[in-house]
Amino acid sequence: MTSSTIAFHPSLNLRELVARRVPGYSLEAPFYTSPAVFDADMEHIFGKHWIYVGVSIDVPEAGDYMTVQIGSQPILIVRDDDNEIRAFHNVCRHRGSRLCAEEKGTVGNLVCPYHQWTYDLTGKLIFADHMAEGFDLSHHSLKPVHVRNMSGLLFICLADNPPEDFDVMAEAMTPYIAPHKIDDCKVAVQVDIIEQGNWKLTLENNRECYHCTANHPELTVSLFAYSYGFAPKAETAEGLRQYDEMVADRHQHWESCGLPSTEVERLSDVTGFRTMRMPLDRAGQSQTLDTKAACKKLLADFKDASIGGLSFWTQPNSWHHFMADHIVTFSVIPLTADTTLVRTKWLVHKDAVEGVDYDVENLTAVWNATNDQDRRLVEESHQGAKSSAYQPGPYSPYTETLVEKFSEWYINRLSAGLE
Ligand code: 3BY
Ligand code: FES
Ligand code: FE
Repeated sequence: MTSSTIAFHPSLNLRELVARRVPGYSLEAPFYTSPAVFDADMEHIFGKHWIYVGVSIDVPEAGDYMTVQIGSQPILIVRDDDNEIRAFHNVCRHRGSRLCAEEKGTVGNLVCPYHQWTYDLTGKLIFADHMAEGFDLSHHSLKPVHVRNMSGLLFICLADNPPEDFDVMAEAMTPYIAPHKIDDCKVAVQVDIIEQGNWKLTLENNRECYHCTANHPELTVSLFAYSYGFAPKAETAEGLRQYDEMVADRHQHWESCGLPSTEVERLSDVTGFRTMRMPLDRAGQSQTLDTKAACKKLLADFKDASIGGLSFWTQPNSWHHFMADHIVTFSVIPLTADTTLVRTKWLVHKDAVEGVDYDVENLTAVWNATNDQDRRLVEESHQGAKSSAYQPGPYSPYTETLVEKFSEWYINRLSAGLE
């Protein structure tokens, strides 16, 4: 075995592995395959950063809750009676039972199924039978988790002191996202897939469109591959120049209609993100097979469906596409070193009627197909990463610049966590 294919083994220090990462190359195999690295990812990446978990309208009414599992941490998100969205550890303060087992539900109070300790929607313990005299309810509230609602996108942070630069992202992103009015939407469809691959392969794959032409016949009907981190080189220079010209023209138009569109790239921030509104090809209305709106009832107060697609990507675990007629949003949750949950939600206007204004098959066709294609790519990469022949390979400086930004961010954040 050469040193570049060395298996990760406790005697090989994780700090060393992080320190010797070569910029511009994919990561060494243990980053994708080792359970020890996975534990470090859960502690330092998913345990200390803002993680995208869902949307405000997953819990549209007071008493609605949703649950999500981040590594070993079961989390509960509820809308309280004042309409505020709160998050808690989904763990009873009596003997620790999980409070809510379902992924979604509606409750008046949160009643533990084990011995019926009862918490109100602010997490306060309000009932516990048979306890000793002097037992103080107020010392046994649910443990809160930080949650932020950014124009309808919900992020949680498991750290006691979450990264403060969430505010930088929220300030930059609100004008882009708010016009699509997530609060006036409903979740039309949710699809969960489990990929047999490491979560970083899912994210790396998401950050480039080098693979799109050969792998995504449905997506590339509407999506211009140029929009994903292309830099000019001889063969692409003219196409890129024309694309850039069209983008500049569209941006000017959309911005004059009150829709911020120009690129914001802060992928190296602790709460790293990037956004841009991108023209869509052909009819240019939506990421659908015919590139026309999939839902007749447009979002918010949009009159014209030709507003392209606003894309938004966050480190470490999400991407989103906002169109005039629907929104598609993706949350990536690592399950083990070798398995990853990709949760996709399609949002439409809350008054849109299925079968009348939209057809589920048509709404979901492009991303169901694309997700399945990406799942295969991730699974093949994961199989390759387990081979003794795998060694980090070079990223394209033209089409994989955003992959490098992801890998670099990951290495920096892991390194900061290990300090
Ligand atoms: O559009 C996306 O979300 C990513 C990037 C390019 C292909 N894809 C699956
Ligand atoms: Fe919840 Fe006993 S563990 S009431
Ligand atoms: Fe893809």
